[in-house]
Amino acid sequence: MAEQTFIMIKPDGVQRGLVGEIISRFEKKGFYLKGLKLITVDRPFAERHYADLSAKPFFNGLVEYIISGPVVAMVWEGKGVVATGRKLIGATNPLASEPGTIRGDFAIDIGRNVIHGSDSVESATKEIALWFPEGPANWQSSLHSWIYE
Ligand code: RTP
Repeated sequence: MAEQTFIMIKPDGVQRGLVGEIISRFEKKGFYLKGLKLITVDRPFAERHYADLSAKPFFNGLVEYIISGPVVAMVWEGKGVVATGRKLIGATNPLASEPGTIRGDFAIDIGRNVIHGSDSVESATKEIALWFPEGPANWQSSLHSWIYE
């Protein structure tokens, strides 16, 4: 199966009307959308998603932020999508993100950085299983041979 990543538009991205813009960037790059839902998660779920960060001083604030409103949870597929998805997103601290990246173009504070993307293929597998227990959608793009040689 082709590589997949988990991408989440955080509550600030949804509230600020950035959903279409963000989806458009992944679509235009050539990645395929394989899962999509608008969902408000509860505290235990957010704590599970960010379990690796539970010892960090910003953990409670991060969980409060993620449960503060609906998020858009997505699965995107394509060659190198985990690393390239992180490039489209930009550096964690938006003041250090390059212009042209999502955070570089749309965010200022690290605690309001609009979007999450899996940081490795291993994390992507775990996060997709957590957010999409029903599994991603299975469809093939008719444009495939125009995107891949
Ligand atoms: P993400 O998981 O959201 O894609 O972000 P990331 O890998 O670029 O960054 P990570 O270190 O995993 O941190 C997860 C999220 O926690 C918030 N954060 N706040 N106040 C702080 O110092 C701080 N550091 C991180 C950010 O929202 C970050 O995206």
